[in-house]
Amino acid sequence: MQISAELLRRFAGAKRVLVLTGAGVSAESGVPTFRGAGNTIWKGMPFDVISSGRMIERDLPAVWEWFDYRRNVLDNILPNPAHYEIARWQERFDELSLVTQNVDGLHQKAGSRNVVELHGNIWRARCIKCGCSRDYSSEQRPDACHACGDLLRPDVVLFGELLPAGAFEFAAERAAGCDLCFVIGTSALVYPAAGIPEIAKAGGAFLCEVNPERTPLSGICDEVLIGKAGEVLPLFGSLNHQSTKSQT
Ligand code: BJW
Repeated sequence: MQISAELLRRFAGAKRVLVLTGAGVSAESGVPTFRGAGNTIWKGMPFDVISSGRMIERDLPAVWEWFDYRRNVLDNILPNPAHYEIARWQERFDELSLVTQNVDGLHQKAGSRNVVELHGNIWRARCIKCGCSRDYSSEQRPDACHACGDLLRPDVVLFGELLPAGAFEFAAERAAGCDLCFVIGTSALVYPAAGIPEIAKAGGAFLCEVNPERTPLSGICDEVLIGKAGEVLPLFGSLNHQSTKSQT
């Protein structure tokens, strides 16, 4: 796998960069992807059934069981070189927009700030009645909403549910104005997230995909870096460019 001279030039000169990540960016930390090598199955249910809005109404305890299990897995998991490299890009570019479909919080753990979480966060719970949301990463998951006492659900976006207000719109605006867009570790099958690189491309950005496999987006990418995120992204760090941040 080689990075082209054109991409190196774009990377060195970019001012506004958007990074869209998916489950693959956390794979080398040990977080299972959803699709990849066989679809995730939980107690006989495909993940797109258990991770669907309908399951919240049908069987909320089963949904909690699935998310409690995944939280336990994540408890001992650390960011990998891909997360750290992306976090370093904050200091490199004038504007770095990190948009993730992941709910694991590993970008933040690696030091990324202002992460746009399109699909929520597994460490938060949200009241099904009043909608208030609370982080419980450092405490036992509460049984009921502290504000109104009603039932809580994971604060994640399940199939058939709307994304958090403003999150997609913000990401789309940043995509439309970026010079360089990286699409890292996503199968690009789930919408509206998969539409973000298309918006960046339409706005004139150079589009680069990082993935061990080709995806439906590969065809519109200007460069496809076939490889693991944790191996490919640190190559950008080792280029030892001057920071491209504008001097003020
Ligand atoms: C590596 C690697 C390494 C491995 N390095 N890479 C338009 C057309 C058709 C349908 C729709 C449409 N618009 C909306 C829909 C419906 C639906 C949808 O998109 N369905 C498609 C599947 C067809 N979308 C929705 O329902 C969304 N809501 C919505 O649109 O609301 C409006 C609406 C309402 C009602 C009806 C219609 C519209 C919400 C989507 C929410 C997705 N939620 C999930 C679960 C979150 C909670 C949980 O964690 O359980 O989010 S689904 C799951 O997929 C999760 C992920 O964020 C998401 C994306 O998956 P991702 O990240 O791409 O992972 P994988 O596993 O698919 O791929 C991993 C990739 O990594 C692979 O490519 C590997 O090769 C690669 N890889 N190792 C780099 N080391």
